[in-house]
This record gives sequence, structure tokens and C-alpha cells, in this order.
Amino acid sequence: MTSKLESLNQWVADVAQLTQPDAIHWCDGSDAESAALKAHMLADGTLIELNQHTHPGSTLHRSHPDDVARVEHLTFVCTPEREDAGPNNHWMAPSEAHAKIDALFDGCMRGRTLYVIPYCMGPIDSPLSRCGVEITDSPYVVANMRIMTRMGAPALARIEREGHFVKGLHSTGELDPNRRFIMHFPQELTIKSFGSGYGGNALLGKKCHALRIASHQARQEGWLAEHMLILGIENPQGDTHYIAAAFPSACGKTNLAMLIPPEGYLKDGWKVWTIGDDICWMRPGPDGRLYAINPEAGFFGVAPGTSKKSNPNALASIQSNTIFTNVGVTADNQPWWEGIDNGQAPMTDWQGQPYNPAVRPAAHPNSRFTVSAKQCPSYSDMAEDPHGVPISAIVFGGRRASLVPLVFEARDWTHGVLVGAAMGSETTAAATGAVGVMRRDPMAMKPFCGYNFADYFGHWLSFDQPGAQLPKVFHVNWFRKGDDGKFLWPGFGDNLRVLEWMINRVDGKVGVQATPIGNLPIEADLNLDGVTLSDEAHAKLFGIDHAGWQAEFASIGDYLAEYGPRLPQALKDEQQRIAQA
Ligand code: GTP
Ligand code: SPV
Ligand code: MN
Repeated sequence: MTSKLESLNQWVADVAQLTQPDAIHWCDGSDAESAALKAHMLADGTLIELNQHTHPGSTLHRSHPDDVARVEHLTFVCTPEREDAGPNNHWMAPSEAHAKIDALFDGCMRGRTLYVIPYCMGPIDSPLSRCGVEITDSPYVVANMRIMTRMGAPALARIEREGHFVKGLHSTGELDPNRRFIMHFPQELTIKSFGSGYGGNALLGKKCHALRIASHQARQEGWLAEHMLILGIENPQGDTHYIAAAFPSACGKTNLAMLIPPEGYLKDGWKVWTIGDDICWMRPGPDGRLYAINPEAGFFGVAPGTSKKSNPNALASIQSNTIFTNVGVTADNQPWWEGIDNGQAPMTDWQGQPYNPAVRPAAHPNSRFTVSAKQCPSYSDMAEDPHGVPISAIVFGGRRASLVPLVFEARDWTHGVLVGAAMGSETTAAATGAVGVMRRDPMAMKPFCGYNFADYFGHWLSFDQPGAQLPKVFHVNWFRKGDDGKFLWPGFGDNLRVLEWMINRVDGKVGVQATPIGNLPIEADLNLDGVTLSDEAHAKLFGIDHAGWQAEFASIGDYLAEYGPRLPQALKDEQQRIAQA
């Protein structure tokens, strides 16, 4: 097969010339194609069948033990000018980067099949959607892309109509961490990834395209590509407000996106609808509001901690047709992970060895499930709406054991941009490296912004224009800990209490308590019926430590200063104002 688009045929031919595959397969996305690929992967051990009575259609993939997470130190943004990538990215000159990675691609597909995956990020008929083509030698990547994107014939038809697409070239290589790079060429709308089969490194539609390349395009075209979940909250009167929330990797997006209201709220008729759990593309609509789509079609979610209690919607979603990566298995071949809390026990760990908690956990801390969004009971029909959903509130949040209260509101858009730019969070297992280290992660985009953060903050500020109906901006922290090291806030479903307060703010129904960090709730305005909080919890979740915040403001100032003169003056002024308040 070839395409009607000559530039696509030519690129595939050039890549084949370089990589020397035994065969070329153009993916049409059909069920027959998927079944054949799956049979092939079951036969060669890439996939292992799970218990088909309890988990029909589901499989397990065990990755190479050195290939379990994103590799930020090997991820590059290759702009012609180093300054355009910014201090927030690792940079390499495009010519050097191409030479380095093409040397790895040279002949790398000998004995393998080259798959051509045309895909669309976003509903196939949405003007907000963007298309790409990933070339890969990994059938596991094909299977995951089929769940995570709109992949195959309809995407190819759109690409042929539009005549352009983002190019992504991927090979698992030898899975050698010393021969691994994830490179982005925003000016060429090109991605090259070698040596990893892991999600964010290998499913190029996801972080590489939908965030790093798309953020560059979004800046040029006047929209935003963000690391955000999107959810809808329907109140008992039937009105739905949409909220987009940016939390860093493994900091609660999937869980919030699939939230099930606490008992009292359910009784009153509240509903939460899932639009997306990881990426949000939004742009101003004709009425001045920001309209958002989820560019993805599936969830690539963190398995550990997912239980009937913490995230029933996720658990319901993954009962069938799910690819599990790096989880443990029980004696009767069901998937298992720490915190699944279903009364079962693991027999085999994620490396396929007999489970021994003294050696390693049963599931890798960054083990994941890949599943179609359509299997999620709370998935909203509006997720397929080509116009997107209007956003009432934007929420920023990090994993902060100390200092940061449960929730506060930014005074206005500019302050909101500063609150996003100043975000800090403790690192997680989603990327290789130390876990639990506090770092600045502006808008949860530190690993994902395809250009200089100084310009990115400027782009955010630019949305404040006459006629704009911008969302209110909030900051949350579900992860504040007490002196005993335990979380002070119950989190999960109870987070709806905080979201309800935000909606009441949007609707002008409740007041605030103004403080130097922003507007805090008046505690009586938050519905805490059924939640028991200790005195320590009350004090730390709803109070502010002025001395601690002075130090935090100084640290934010030092961080922003790293961006030098390129940092927008309006953001510097806002920072000054707050530090002196
Ligand atoms: P990525 O897919 O890496 O972008 O992660 P994510 O932001 O979607 O995070 P996810 O919802 O998968 O949550 C990651 C971890 O945080 C899981 O172990 C959750 O159980 C835990 N978590 C999520 N929400 C809460 C919460 O409200 N409170 C607490 N204490 N933990 C939470
Ligand atoms: C994240 O790390 O933020 C994820 C998983 O959502 S990955 O697709 O690997 O980036
Ligand atoms: Mn993510």
C-alpha cells in the first residue's frame, strides 16, 4: 500500500532506505489487523495473555527492566537557536541531532517490519485536531497507538486531504539506555525516538507530538497545548461546568478526571464526566471563552494505587481489552499491583520472577494500563464534540508535603499565570531519576514544553485580551502531609468538595479571604459534611505560614530569574508585587 500523498510516500521510502526493514506495513486500524498483530505478539512473548474469564481481551507486556519510564535527560528539543529551546529543555543543534540519531537508525530495522501509523489527535472531524504519522518497528507501539489515538484509514484520509502531518520516527533499537534519544525538531514538525519502547518515549502521538511539537504550533497559531485533564461537573440542576487541571506526572490527573462524587453529593444528583485525563488542547472560541478538546482516545494510566475505592471508574474501564505494562500477576493470572486492594495476592512480579517484597514490588511504581476511553463509565459524549467544551476554571496543582494549602484562587489572569509558572512538585516514578525531590514544574509542563518557558509564559499572558472570557485560575494541593507523614486531606472523591467551591466562585456565589498568596476559601463555604479533619489538618489545609511563603516567594523569584531578560515584564512585575505583599 501507499498513500495518495506523495510527500508521505517519499518519507516512508527514505526511512525504509535508512532503516532497511524486511517488510513495510501500512496500518489501517481495522479489527483484523489488530487481531493479527496481537496473535503475532502473543506468539513471540511480547504480550502475555491474562485470565480471559476475569479480563477478556487483556494482555500483559513486560518491558526491558531498564525501559520503564520517560528519560528526561535523553530528551532533546532541537531548535536552530539554543535560546529558543530555553533553559527548561536539553538542546542539541538540529544538524548534530539528526546525524547522531540517524546513525542509530541506520539499518536498525533489519529483520523487522516497519509499521506506518497514520493518526489523528482529537476527534477526526474537529478543526482543533492535528494529524501525524508514526513509523515504528514495534508492534506493541502499534497496539498502544490504536487505543490512544484515532489511528488508521480515517486519519490517513484526513492527512491526504490536508497535505501535511507531524512526522514521528521510532525504533526500539536494542533497548540499550546508552543508545537512546528522544529528539524533537519543532521547526520541521519532526520527532525521532530511538532505543525505548516506553509510553512517553515511544507512543509519539502523546507527549512528543501532543505536547512538545503541539505547544510550538499552538504558540504560532494562538492556542494552548497543555498537560491537563478535562472534566465536566454536572450539578443537581443539570448544569455542567468544565474544568481543566494541570498536575505533574503521577500527581492525580487520571484520578480527578474519573472522580466519583462522595455519598452526599451522589444522593443530591451530582455527576462528574470525564473528557480527558492527560492532555488538553484549547483555544478561544467566538464567545471569548476557551474551548478544549482531549486529543487522545485512550488512557495510559498509572496502575499502582488504582482500586475500587480510589478510582472505581478506572477499575471498571480496565476489566477488558486492556494492555497492562509491568504489573504483577496472581496465581490465577490476573493483573495485580500495590494498592489494588481486592483481597488477592501477587505470585509473579513485573519482571516475571516469583514475588518477593524484599527484592522488588510486584508492580513497577510506573506500571501502566492502556485502555480505550470509550470503556470508561464516566466518559462524556462531549469528548467527541468537534467544537470542544468551554472551560470555566483552570487548576494548577503539585505534590507538596508542606507549606502549600489545599486550595487558593488567583486574583486575576496574570496572577494565575504566575501561580502556574511558580508550581513546584515532588518528582515521581513517571520519569527515571530520584523520586520525591521538589522541583519547579511550571504548568506541569517542565518535561513537555517544546520551547523556552519565558516565551511560553508570555504566550499564556497574551490570552488576556479585550473580549476574552477567561477561566478563573486556582491552585490545589491534595498531598499536604501532617507531622506523622500521612496525607491530611482524604483526596480522591472528596476532591469534588474543592471543585464545587471553585464553581461557586465562578458563579459568584461565595466570597473569599484575601491573602498574599491569593484568595483562600472561607472555611464555612466548603462543604465538609462527612469529612473528619484534625486540628492540625484544619490549620495546615486552610492556613498560611507567612514566613514559609516569604522563603517560597524568594525561591520562585530565583527560579524565574533563570529565564533572564526574556521573561515577560508583566510576570516579573507580578512576582515583585507578591514578594513585597
Ligand atoms: P500521569 O499519567 O503520569 O500524567 O499521572 P496522573 O497525573 O494522571 O496521576 P494519577 O491520577 O495516575 O495518580 C498518581 C498517583 O497519585 C496514584 O498513586 C494515585 O493513587 C495518587 N493520587 C491521585 N489522586 C490523589 C489524591 O487526591 N490524594 C492522594 N493522596 N493521592 C492521590
Ligand atoms: C506522564 O509521565 O506524564 C504520563 C505517562 O502521562 S507518559 O505517556 O509516559 O508520558
Ligand atoms: Mn501525563
